[in-house]
Amino acid sequence: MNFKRTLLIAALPLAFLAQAAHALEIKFADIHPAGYPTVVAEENMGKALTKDTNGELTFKYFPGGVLGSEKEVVEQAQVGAIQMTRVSLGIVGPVVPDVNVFNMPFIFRDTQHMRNVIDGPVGDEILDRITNSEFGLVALAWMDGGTRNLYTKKPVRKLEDLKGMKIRVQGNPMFIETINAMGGNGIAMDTGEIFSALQTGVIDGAENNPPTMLEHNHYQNAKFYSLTGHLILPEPIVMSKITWEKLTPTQQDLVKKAAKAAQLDERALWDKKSAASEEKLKAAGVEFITVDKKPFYDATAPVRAKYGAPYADLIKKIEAVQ
Ligand code: BDP
Repeated sequence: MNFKRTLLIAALPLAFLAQAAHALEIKFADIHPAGYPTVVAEENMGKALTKDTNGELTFKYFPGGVLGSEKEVVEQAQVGAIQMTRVSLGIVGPVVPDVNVFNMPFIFRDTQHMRNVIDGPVGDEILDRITNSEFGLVALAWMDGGTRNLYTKKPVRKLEDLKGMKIRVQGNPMFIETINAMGGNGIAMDTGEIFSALQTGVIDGAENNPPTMLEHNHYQNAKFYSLTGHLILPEPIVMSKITWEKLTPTQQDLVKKAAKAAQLDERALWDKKSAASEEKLKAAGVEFITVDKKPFYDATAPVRAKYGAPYADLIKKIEAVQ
């Protein structure tokens, strides 16, 4: 150490040095708008963490997709330009194939089954597989992304009605094949493109949960909501590995704990929001259609057969969860 630097460091108050060494501002991006359950839970988590770390970790939020599509945000997180995000498993699948076990159509029996799985060892195992992959992100906890159903311009009351309809899905080949197996025509595009694609008729429909259909205004151009329940997708909260490695072990511990707490916080927010969204959609003239799920389940069997083999053990574990 040279003389000048020694002097400079000696002149700095010790407390400031300790603080400066570990102080970090976390930029947190989410495709969903302010007030959405994921975003509210992320804000609550940040507040708790700032307090727990005595102000070392501070948070700045970028909801509403202002930092780009989920794919773009993931890329920025991989290089450390964004520190944290919550991302749909849909777009993680093509990069970390292990997670596609959760992306298979009808893999979960219902919401409670999905929650019991993510709260248990299989949930942790999938988070670890993301963290230990080349993805460049540390997966910390799960958020609830609800159940995905079809919404379309013309009603889908039975499987045959879907024939030839162009349905937007997330950029994951498994989802395209799922829609195709049901007789539709799966088309991948970013979340932000759906509204105008519906408006202009580039697509005939999409598939998502009620809060997304409402908050992203998709219901304005798709008035039929068919309760196929083909996907129940949990969504990991992730941190850039570059950021993670800058944290002290104590900070890492606190981040993990806060993310796990956010998992349950968001769940309660989700249930409320989902019920309220259903009411709002109905009030806006959306027809909720109860369909016989069996034909949709049967039609997607080839997708499970094609993709399921590498996950045989995991699938057994998932099925065994009550
Ligand atoms: C929502 C997810 C969001 C995805 C979106 C989509 O919460 O992360 O971006 O679906 O389908 O349910 O693009």
